[in-house]
Amino acid sequence: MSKPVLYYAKLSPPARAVLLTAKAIDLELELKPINLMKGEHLTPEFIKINPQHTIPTLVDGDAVVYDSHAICAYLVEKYANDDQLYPKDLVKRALVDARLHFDSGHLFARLRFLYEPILYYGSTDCSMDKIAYIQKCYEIMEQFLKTEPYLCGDVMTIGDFCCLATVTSVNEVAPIDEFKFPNVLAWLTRMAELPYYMETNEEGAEELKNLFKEKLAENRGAKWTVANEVDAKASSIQVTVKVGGLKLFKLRIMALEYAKKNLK
Ligand SMILES: N[C@@H](CCC(=O)N[C@@H](CS)C(=O)NCC(=O)O)C(=O)O
Repeated sequence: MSKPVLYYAKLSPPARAVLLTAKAIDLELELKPINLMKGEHLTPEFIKINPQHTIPTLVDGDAVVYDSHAICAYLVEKYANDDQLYPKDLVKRALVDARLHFDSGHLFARLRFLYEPILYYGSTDCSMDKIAYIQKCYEIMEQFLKTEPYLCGDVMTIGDFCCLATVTSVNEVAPIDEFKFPNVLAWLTRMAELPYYMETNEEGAEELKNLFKEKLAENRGAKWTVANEVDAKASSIQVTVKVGGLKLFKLRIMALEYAKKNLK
């Protein structure tokens, strides 16, 4: 039987949640890297597979599953030897689902709100309110972890993997205060002890945090530049306006001398 195919990037927190899940259930995936910075997720071929053009995307035979939370649940349901990571019990499952939605709707949504404009659109907005908004999530997690070692109780679930991949991708710019959130930090240490933690999560999380810092510095240092290219006949000048590396627009301006001669 062929392996399920995962379109992914190490940089992507949700993709890493799937890698953590696959390792935890000892499932081999065929990994297909997608370079978001090069726009490989926006090709017609990829959009045909996933119209939402997000990674991770899983193709398992005829089944296509996207959204990391759905993928993690699917993989455990289909391939795991037991239901510990995603319980069949209705009440226990509802709690795990709540944590998955907490990641999706709160944690990752707030990371995205901060990261995406800086990574893709030349923004310099790394404001305190965006950071504080992420740290608000730590307050909630601290409550979840007050009396339990994992986010859903005394056993690890896919809820832990999804939140872990997000928190470890943003904890530098939105630091976790050790006095306010000791249980969140203890949980992170506990999760980092997983034998497959480094390869599935740590490397990609570091890569993303470094890329974020590089892009922010690049955007902050960006100057408006105007690159002029005079065309062969010198009848017009093409002006390309860029901020940093981002091409904003092109103008074609008719050269004055040419205009004087040719326009009456
Ligand atoms: N809720 C989705 C979010 C996936 C997501 O936004 N992935 C980002 C990379 S971290 C992406 O593919 N962005 C490209 C896009 O949205 O076009 C999930 O959990 O899979």
